Amino acid sequence: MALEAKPSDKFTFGLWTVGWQARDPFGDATRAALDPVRTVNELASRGAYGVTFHDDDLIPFGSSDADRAQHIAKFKKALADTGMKVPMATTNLFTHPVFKDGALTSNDRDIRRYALTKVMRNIELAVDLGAEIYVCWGGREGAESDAAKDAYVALERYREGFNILSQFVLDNGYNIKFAIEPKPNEPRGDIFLPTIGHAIAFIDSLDHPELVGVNPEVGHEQMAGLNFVHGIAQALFHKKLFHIDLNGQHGPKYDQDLVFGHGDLKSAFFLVDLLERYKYDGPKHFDYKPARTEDDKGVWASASANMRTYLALKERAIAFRNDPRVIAAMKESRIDQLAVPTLAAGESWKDLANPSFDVDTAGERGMGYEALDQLAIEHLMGVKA
Ligand code: DIG
Ligand code: MN
Ligand code: MN
Repeated sequence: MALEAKPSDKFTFGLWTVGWQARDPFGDATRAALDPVRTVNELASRGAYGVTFHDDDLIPFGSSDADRAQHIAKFKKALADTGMKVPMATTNLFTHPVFKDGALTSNDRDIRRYALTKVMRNIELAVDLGAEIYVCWGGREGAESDAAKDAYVALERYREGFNILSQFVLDNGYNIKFAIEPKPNEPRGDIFLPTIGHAIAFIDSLDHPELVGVNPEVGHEQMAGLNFVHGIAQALFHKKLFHIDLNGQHGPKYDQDLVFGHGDLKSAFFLVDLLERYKYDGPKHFDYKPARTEDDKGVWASASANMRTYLALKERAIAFRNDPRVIAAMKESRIDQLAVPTLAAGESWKDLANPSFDVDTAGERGMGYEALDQLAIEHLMGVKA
């Protein structure tokens, strides 16, 4: 089983993931800050394809123009030396206190205007670095009290923000699209556009919906108790899966950002099966946090773990689909029948009546799902046939 990652696997990592110093609401950092140049080199040596960044990950907030230029030059040299790509970038609209009530939906109009300039400045850097996807995670776009925020009006401002940014991209002829990253809560009590479905519906209201898709994160849908595989299927169905954040989560609790597969492994198996079958060819982006318990060695072990798990699941999913027992079980479950249109060619609703249909006989048919699911589990566990 070849579990060594290669750039052709298109695995990418955020600078903020392996670079997380493990400060949390209850404890100080347990790790030193990571230089982005080291991150690029370490990930390249492990077969990654690229890195992603928030503006402030690469250029400390408030840097002078001269310092900013230096940070960018060093980063560009590391990319050139390693061949690592930058497929995606995003903006930090959540750390500085100025964003404590949100950025694009802050009640304060001057903060909304400032936030847009911060995004536009980093879009220009993203384009310069070759990124074609710009993620927008509205971590602070929300509220703790319904007295504080009229969600309807907040969505009007959110829409206005995306329309302004889309016009900025169009007027400058930039080859970049936006990917909204949904999350139900944390750090706000409730975050606007909490799930894939909410985001896809919202995109439809924009001036340029063709420029906006989604960047679903495994743990975020699962924090809302939703089936992530179904969410990705719907994003693919609407042709809105512009990017994806892979990680792990143990159901509805705080955002764990575990290594991919270290949460709901069975869901991860079927996610990889879906992505591979539908030939998702975007970056496989890991947005996770190495556990606070880990030292530097543990951080890099966790980076490799993400990629190894994806590759192992990919091999297991292929074996599952090629197993004659599974093929027979899927036939038994009439999986193929779901793909047959309900109306035959040339038929209409007028042809549906069928007086001889026997509901009781039909109701007695078994679906055979338990045997099929057990085969999936045994493939996942590596049980020999
Ligand atoms: C959190 O899941 C968010 C931020 O880390 C970032 O803005 C985005 C990029 O994938 N994910
Ligand atoms: Mn998360
Ligand atoms: Mn994310």
